[in-house]
Amino acid sequence: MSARTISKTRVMVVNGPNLNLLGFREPAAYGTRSIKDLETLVRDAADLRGVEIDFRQSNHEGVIIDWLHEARTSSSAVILNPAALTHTSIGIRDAVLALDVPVAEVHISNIHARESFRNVSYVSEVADVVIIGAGFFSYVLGLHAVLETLDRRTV
Ligand code: DHK
Repeated sequence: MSARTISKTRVMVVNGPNLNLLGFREPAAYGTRSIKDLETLVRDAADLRGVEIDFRQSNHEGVIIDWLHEARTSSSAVILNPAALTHTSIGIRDAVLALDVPVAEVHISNIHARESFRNVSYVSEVADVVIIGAGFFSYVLGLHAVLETLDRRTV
């Protein structure tokens, strides 16, 4: 049997500031489960689709921008929850614009049903997919949506 490299589809999941505190912080908005629980949920969904997950979280804008640059060559798609940086960061928006791979912006809470400063996203206009308010399941929906977008691009 000849050796052959099978490269799996890899999706980078990028979580922004304070999401490391999931389960402890504002449970009414973000629930009581931890970021580890979120990672497990996303990995389980990805396993069912035969997809590899590169799951990350940072509290630092520049680190997130560097990761998005890395995703240009390391990943087939990105799921991005920029958290508070959603509402402030032109740098993250520009990094998303520099990506050729599909990007899903996801939010745990419904940002349109909260304080008015959360109603604005600098990312939504440049993301391929936007999913908000479905709790942790937003990430699972985001995963299926970017895979669908990838399929559409490859036919
Ligand atoms: C998470 C945050 O940390 C907030 O700053 C955003 C987002 C909403 C979420 O719902 O996932 O405003």
